[in-house]
Amino acid sequence: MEAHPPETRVAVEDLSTSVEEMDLKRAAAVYREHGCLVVRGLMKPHIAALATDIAATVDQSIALLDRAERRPEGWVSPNGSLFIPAPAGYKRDRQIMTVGISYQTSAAFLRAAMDPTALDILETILGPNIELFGNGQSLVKEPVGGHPKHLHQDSAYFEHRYEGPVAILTYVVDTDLVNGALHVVPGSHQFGQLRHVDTFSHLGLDEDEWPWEAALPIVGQAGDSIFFNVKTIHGSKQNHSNTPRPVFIIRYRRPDDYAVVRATTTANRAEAEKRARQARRENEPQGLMVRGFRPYADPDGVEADGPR
Ligand SMILES: O=C(O)CCC(=O)C(=O)O
Repeated sequence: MEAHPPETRVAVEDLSTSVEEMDLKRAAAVYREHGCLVVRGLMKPHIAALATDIAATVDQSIALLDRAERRPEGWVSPNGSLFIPAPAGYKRDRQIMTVGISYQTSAAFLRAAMDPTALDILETILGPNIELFGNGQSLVKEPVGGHPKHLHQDSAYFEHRYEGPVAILTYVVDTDLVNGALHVVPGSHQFGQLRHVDTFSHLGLDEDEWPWEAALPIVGQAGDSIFFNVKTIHGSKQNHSNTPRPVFIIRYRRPDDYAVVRATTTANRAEAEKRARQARRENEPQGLMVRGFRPYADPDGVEADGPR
């Protein structure tokens, strides 16, 4: 299905609630309608510890940069951070993009992933059984020109059989139009899988079809969280401030869901699409259950009952 930028605009207030005013039914309805939900202050209790761990991982990654390995997406340091080319005149030839912090390396990250209010909201969206998808992600835009992330759907990178993962992106510092606020296209989760092209920040939508003006910027404070659907179009511009702009992203899905296509470039996506029908739940790692229970499902489709 070919989709185009919507003509009617939704305001950020229409997408927003706060921890203090939480009405779970309304939160789920906003998410269902717009593919996006802003929860002010959700992750505030976790920010100080996560800011420390993200900064420590960035310092470690820069110290290890001369041992980074070349990959199709850029260079990966031994501690798992991804670097891409730096803007002209920058103090290094490479800038950090994705930080090698995970639930395995940061207790603060795992605690944030198990935040009870976040899980209450997720339960209204995904149902009673919820697993973590992936190991947690953090992106840092370095100061004075740190990378943009072009508008894209996460499903270009990991398209799923069912609903797909719900992402919660959290600002670690106050984030505005200068240092790289997240932009979203409300309602775009209903557009199906869109064609992506190769961009500086990997798979992205064609900028002529999907200019930044088609998206709604979400300005926020440290601890504000943005929930979005795997097909919701989103991205963020460069960081023009003098300090880094970190975010962390936690993804959750139903335990029976699985990726049918995984890709980072148009070439490896084309190959992965050919194998999509062979994808099986049992070939994916099981994420930690953070709510509910994982019923046994055997490869031949016979299910055993779980506890009542
Ligand atoms: O760093 C950001 O602002 C956006 C990151 C993002 O869009 C992604 O990782 O999918």
